[in-house]
Amino acid sequence: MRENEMVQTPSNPDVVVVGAGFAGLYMLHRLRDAGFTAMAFERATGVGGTWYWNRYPGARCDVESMQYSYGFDEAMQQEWHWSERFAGQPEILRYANWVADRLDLRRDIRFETSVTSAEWDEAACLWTVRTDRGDKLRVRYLVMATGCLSAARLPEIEGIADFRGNTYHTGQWPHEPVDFTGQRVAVIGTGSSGIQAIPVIAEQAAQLTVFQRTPNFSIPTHNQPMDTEYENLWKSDYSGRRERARGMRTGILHDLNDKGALEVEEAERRAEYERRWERGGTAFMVAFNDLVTNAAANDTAAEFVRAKISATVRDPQLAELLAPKDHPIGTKRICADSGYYETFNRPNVALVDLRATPIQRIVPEGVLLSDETLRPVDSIIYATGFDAMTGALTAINPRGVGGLPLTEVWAEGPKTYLGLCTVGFPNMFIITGPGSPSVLTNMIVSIEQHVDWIVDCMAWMRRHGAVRLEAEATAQERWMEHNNEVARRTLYPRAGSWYMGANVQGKPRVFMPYIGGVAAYRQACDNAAKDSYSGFLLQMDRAAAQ
Ligand code: FAD
Ligand code: N01
Repeated sequence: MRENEMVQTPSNPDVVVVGAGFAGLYMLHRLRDAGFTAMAFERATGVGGTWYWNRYPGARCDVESMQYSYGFDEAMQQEWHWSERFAGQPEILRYANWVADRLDLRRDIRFETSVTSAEWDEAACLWTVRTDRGDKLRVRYLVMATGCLSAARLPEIEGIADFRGNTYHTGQWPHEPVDFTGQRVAVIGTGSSGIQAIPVIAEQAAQLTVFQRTPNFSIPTHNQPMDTEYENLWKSDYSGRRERARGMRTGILHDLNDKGALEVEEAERRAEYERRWERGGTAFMVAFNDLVTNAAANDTAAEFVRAKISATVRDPQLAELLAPKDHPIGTKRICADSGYYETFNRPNVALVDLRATPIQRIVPEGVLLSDETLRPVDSIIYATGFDAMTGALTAINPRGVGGLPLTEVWAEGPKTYLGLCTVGFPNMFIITGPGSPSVLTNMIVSIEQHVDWIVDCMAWMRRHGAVRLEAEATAQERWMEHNNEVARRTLYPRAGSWYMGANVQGKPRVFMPYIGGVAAYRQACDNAAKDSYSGFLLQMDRAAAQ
C-alpha cells in the first residue's frame, strides 16, 4: 500500500493510542478531557478488545459484573444494568460499545488498522508511528493499550494447516454463529477458555474430545441472573465500594479472611471452603490469607477441589486425570466454570490425556496421537491461549533510543519501571504492562489507575514544559528486583504458567506481573508522581511548554 503521509484528523495528534479495548477507550476519554489530541488505532472492526475477539461459546468474565466495569463515572455506573452476576461476552461487548457511543469516542479511532512500527526520534523527541494502511504519524506520546491477552497463540503442533475440517482459536472466534450440531469436535487446551467453552460445545456437538495436557483447577461460578437486591446494594454506594475495591490487593471487593488455613481446625477450614464453593467464583482463593504463600496451606485448598472433582466425575479414572497435581492451586490463573467437571459424565464427551499420549501431528482427518491412534474430527478448537503480557508489544517491536528494538531490550524478559515505562523508550507508556499488577487483578481497576496516572503525567509535563520522560535505569532495576522478591515470597513461580512465560517456547521464564497488590502498587506510582516523577529522567524545553 502506498504510504499515506499523514492521517487527516487530527494531523499529528499529541498522542497515538494503540488498541481500543477497555484501556484504549478510557485513555481516549481522559486525554480528550485533559485537552490532548489523540488518535487510536485498532486492528478489529470495533471496540471491546478481549470481548470483541473472544466470542467462543461460554465466554464470560470471572470478576462479578458489578465490579468488572468502569468506575470513573457515577452516572454511567448507575445507568448500566448487568443481566447476570457474571456477564457473558455479548453483554460485555455491548457495554464497551455503549461506553464508546456515550463518550463519542469512535471519531478518534481508526478501525481495521494495525500499528506496525514505532520509532523514537531523539532529536525531535517524537515517535514516528506507522500502520498497515500506510499512515505515518509523528507524535509526542505513544500509549500501548495493546492488551495483555490479545496475541492469540496456536500451539507448536505439526500439520495444523493440513486439517480438512474447520479450525478455530478461542481468541479469534468468528463473528457469525458457529453450529457444531452433529459434528465431532476436538478442543485442545484446558485453561480458562477451554474450561468455559467445553460444557457449552458438549451440549451441541455429536461428540466432543478434549485434549488435555495439564489439568487445571476450576471453581464453579454458580452464575445466575442479576439479583436486583444485590444490584441495588451496590448502586446505593457504588463509588464507596469502588474506592474500597481499589484498596484491595486484587482490586476486587472480596469477602477476605484474615486467618491462615492452618490456624483453624479442619472442620472450620472445610466449612469455609464449602461455603465459598457454594457461593461460587474466584473468591475461593481468598478463603484464607496464606493460600498463595504457604505450600501446606495451599495443599488444603487443592485437596478440597480434588475431592470435589472426584465426587463430581463418575468415572474414577477420569476424575483422577482431571485432578491437577503438578502446581499449587491458584498459581496458574484459577478457572471459573459452569458445569465443567459435570460435562465429563456425558456419554458424548471423551478426554485424551496428552501426558500419556501426546499429539504427534494434525492430519487432514483429525488428530494423530503418538501411539498412532487417529481421533477423526470435523472441527478443531485451539483453546491454547496467548503470548501473554509481551506478545502484542513485541509484535510492534518499537525502536527506542539508538534504534534499539524492544525485542532486544527485553531478550531476557520484560523490564519496566512500575510496569508503565521501560528504559530506552521515552514517552512510551504501557497500560497494565509487565511489572504492574494487571492480570492478577480486576483489570478494569488496574486500567483506570494506569490511564489516570499516565494522563496526569502528560498534563504535568505540559505544565512544566517537559518534552521527554524516560525511566531511569536504577529505578527500573530496583523495581524489577522488588518484583522478583515479592514473587519469590509466593508459590507462583512453582507453576509453568503463562505468568512465567512458560507457555511460549523460548520465552524467558520470569514472573511478569507485579504481585505486591493493587494498593501498594498505586502508592508506589503516586509517590513517584508526587515526588515530581522520581525514578524518571525528564528533559525540559520551556519553549515547547503550552
Ligand atoms: P484488550 O481488550 O486486549 O484490547 C487490546 C486491543 O489492542 C485489541 O482489540 C487488539 O486488537 C488491539 N491491538 C493490539 N495490537 C495492536 C496493533 N499493533 N495495532 C492495532 N491494534 C492492536 N480480566 C478481568 O479482570 N476479569 C475477567 O473476568 C476477565 N475475563 C477475561 C476473559 C477472557 C476470555 C480473556 C481473554 C481475558 C479476560 N480478562 C479478564 C482480561 C482482559 O483482557 C481484560 O480484563 C481487559 O479486557 C483488557 O483490556 P485492554 O484494553 O487492556 O486489552
Ligand atoms: O489460555 P491458557 P486460555 N498441546 O494459556 C494448552 C484469561 N481468560 O485462553 O497448561 C496441548 O490458560 C495448555 O496446556 P498446558 C485468563 O487470564 C479468562 O485458556 O500448557 N495443549 C492449556 O491447557 C486466562 O488465564 C477467562 O500444559 C496445549 C491451554 O492450552 C487467560 O485468559 C476465560 C498446547 C491454554 O491455556 C488465558 O486463558 C478465558 C499444546 N501444544 C480466558 N499448547 C475467564 O473466565 C497449549 N496447550 C475470566
